[in-house]
Amino acid sequence: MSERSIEVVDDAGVVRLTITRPKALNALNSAVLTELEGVLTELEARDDLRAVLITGAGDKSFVAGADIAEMREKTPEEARAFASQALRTIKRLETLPVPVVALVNGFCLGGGCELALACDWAVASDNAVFGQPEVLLGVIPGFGGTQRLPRRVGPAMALDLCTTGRKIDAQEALRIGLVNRVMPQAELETYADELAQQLGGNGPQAVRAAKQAIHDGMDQDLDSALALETALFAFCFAGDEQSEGMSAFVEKRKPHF
Ligand code: CO8
Repeated sequence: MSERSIEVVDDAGVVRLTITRPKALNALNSAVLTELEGVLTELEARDDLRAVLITGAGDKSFVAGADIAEMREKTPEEARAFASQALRTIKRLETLPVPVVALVNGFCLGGGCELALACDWAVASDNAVFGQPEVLLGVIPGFGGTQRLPRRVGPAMALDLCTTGRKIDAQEALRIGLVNRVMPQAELETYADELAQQLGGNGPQAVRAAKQAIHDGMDQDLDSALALETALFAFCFAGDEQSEGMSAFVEKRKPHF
């Protein structure tokens, strides 16, 4: 059996994915993407899923990009097929119905940055390095970076990063809104545990509805998006969570979701 490159740890519906290719700083090749697709197929089928955290193995790199050695000899057709595979996989990660959080623990470059951009939010260690250095290799981002980066940080900053290929540190990533928080690397593990508890303890139906309202609403005009929010808000009153959550508040106890 071939060696696995994605470690999957499940803690009561909060699933932690660790991309593990230490020899290549966790760079994504077709085999890793195929494995990730397999993992996503399993996650999509679960109705007890509460959140997904994704990180890279080791203390040096989240994901250092797409695998340059593998890409080097590709023809345009092969490059298109590779990019299509990556786009499809990353889209499936993005559209999981639960929060998907990138724990960026080092190099987050090229396809790695694009992977983080497909997550709902990102938390970085203080040694993290971000960038879209594809132009330095004679190509452009191909895993969604030219589209998701400007949506997250604005077109001017996306153009800056994608045309210079310059790398930025975690503090600059925080300043431009690429990540939500920066913390010492030694604290990232503890934060991941706290986040797992927090996301795992909230009403799962409400958390899914919040993600759906924001994701689907962003692609709609404001009035349609507000109507979507109203529909999802009302939907929350159809299950048990709303009565448990509000009763717990009134009865001064913790809710059990
Ligand atoms: N692909 C393959 N191998 C890699 C990659 C990568 N992206 N990044 C690092 N490695 C390998 C190195 O080759 C090296 O291997 P070896 O030990 O066998 O020589 C090992 O990882 C360690 O790397 P370094 O010795 O270079 O470590 P340093 O600490 O000196 O440097 C860096 C770390 C700065 C991260 C450096 O490795 C680097 O610049 N890596 C490349 C980063 C990069 O350019 N990423 C973008 C890749 S392109 C991309 O992602 C495009 C996506 C769209 C594709 C579209 C479809 C076709």
